[in-house]
Amino acid sequence: MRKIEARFLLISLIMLGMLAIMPHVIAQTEEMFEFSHDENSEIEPYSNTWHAQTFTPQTSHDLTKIILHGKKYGNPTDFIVSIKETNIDGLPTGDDLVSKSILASSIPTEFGEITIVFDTQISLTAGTKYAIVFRCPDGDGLNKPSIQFYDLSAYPRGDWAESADSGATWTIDGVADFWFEEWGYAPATPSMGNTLFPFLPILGLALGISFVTLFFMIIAYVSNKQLIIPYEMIFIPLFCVISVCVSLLIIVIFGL
Ligand SMILES: [Ca+2]
Repeated sequence: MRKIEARFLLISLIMLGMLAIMPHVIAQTEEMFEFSHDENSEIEPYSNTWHAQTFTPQTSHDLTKIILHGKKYGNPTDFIVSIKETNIDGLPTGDDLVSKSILASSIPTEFGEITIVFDTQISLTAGTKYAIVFRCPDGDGLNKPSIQFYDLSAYPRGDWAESADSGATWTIDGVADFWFEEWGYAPATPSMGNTLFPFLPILGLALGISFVTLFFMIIAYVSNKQLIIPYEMIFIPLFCVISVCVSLLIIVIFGL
């Protein structure tokens, strides 16, 4: 009996652990939000010449990284990518909301992806226009990044922008768009999964014990041996039923 009890306790704990971890794993899926995947031209942001691509998220989310398409000439230092708000004219404005400087070694020598992972995540609001600003203030004509864009409009919710005075003033090119991707995490929204979440561990434990008990009952029946079950175990299936009923009640009442 001691062996049997230890086994179903262990299996139940494993099931409980898996069910408790699962919602967190699902909630942490990083996804791509706004993007433009066309390119047929390149331009080099260096010295006082800065470039930007504005974009408007359709879904609020926490930004984690930006991917651009480009390469490097020579050995450019301090390639900086930041996110800024935009003003009423859709031009980059204000301080950086978040910024990251990447090493020249992170930039390929042939055209490819340049990934900029920010150290902190910022929240972007759906319907608000932001700007991805990129510059290489210490670069020169021989040491510079080159970023690819498409010279016909490829992205409808933002524009290609350029500054010749280190971001003091900007002009919009309403035709071109840079190749870009912006990635992040969607905020947790109420859903049936979230409503059930507080009940999942207890549901998992109850189901685990119930199934394992049933398994050993069948084994005991087949081998004609007696299996003594503590009377408290009749509450376990009851827990299951109560958990599911309460979850469904919350879903029906609050529409979550
Ligand atoms: Ca555009």
